[in-house]
Amino acid sequence: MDEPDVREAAALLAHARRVVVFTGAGISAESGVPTFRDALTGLWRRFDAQALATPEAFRDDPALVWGWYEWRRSRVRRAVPNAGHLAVAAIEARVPDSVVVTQNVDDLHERAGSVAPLHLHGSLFAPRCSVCAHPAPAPDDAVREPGDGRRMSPPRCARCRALVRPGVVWFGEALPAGALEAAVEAASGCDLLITVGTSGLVYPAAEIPQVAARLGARVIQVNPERTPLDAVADVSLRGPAAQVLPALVR
Ligand code: BV8
Ligand code: ZN
Repeated sequence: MDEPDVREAAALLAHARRVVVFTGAGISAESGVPTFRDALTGLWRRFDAQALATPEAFRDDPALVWGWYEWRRSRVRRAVPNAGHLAVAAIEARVPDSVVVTQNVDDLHERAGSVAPLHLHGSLFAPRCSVCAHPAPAPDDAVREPGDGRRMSPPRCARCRALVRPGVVWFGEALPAGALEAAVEAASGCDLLITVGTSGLVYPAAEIPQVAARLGARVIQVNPERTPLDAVADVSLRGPAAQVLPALVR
């Protein structure tokens, strides 16, 4: 990671008045939470995340899909926020007009002290009825079905007895309108957007950094790899979030 780039990025942050921090699964990687693409290891290795994270997959095999989300939720429960999450919370504390927008479905930003991150893709901790949308508790004593150890029967809605589903946004589903509108508004009015740990491949979330850049914000990218967002980044810091972000808020 280039020291001059870090100094340039730190100077951009020091002068920014309205900051948006836009995060993807990479910021949780160092907490041991697999990214979406890596969330299919071991028992799940022969599945395709993009096929499993769909309404059709839940319709066809609700116990398999519920079992995958329960496995992911248990991984998040055992994880702790890393220095990257804590640095994001420090940025929020330092810049009064700052907004965190996340594609992640974990609760690590909240546990690191971020006040009200905008979850564009929902949350593992907000299951709801698949029919009447009545909120359901996130069970912590879920029991795996005998057999391959993947399937778990989803609970039933207390109100209408339909199956409870994960509270996430699946492929082909609309994002929560309120969160998306608030994210676009923040990106439209910020003078700095920091994009952390996202490949920028999933839409419409990937529009957020592009909206900010189009409307004149400076953009800092934190990612060990190149991504399509290189095209809109003023500075790309090639390193892991838990190492790079603390250097920006020192
Ligand atoms: C929509 C929740 C329309 C679920 C997620 C064809 C058919 C249907 C739709 C489409 C189609 N073609 C395109 C689309 C649109 C589609 C889309 O964008 N597809 C992509 C694949 C092309 N989008 C949708 O379907 C969206 N909805 O369009 O609806 C509509 C409108 C109105 C009415 C009805 C319908 C919904 C998209 C949301 C899907 N849900 N998550 C769950 O989690 O199970 S998306 C999911 O994948 C994640 O949330 C994340 O956002 C995304 C990518 O996941 P990851 O790979 O894990 O993360 P990321 O990409 O961020 O990559 C990790 C990065 O971190 C890497 O770059 C890596 O280098 C970096 N990294 C690694 N370690 C570190 C690090 N960085 C820093 N530090 C480190 N240590
Ligand atoms: Zn219901």
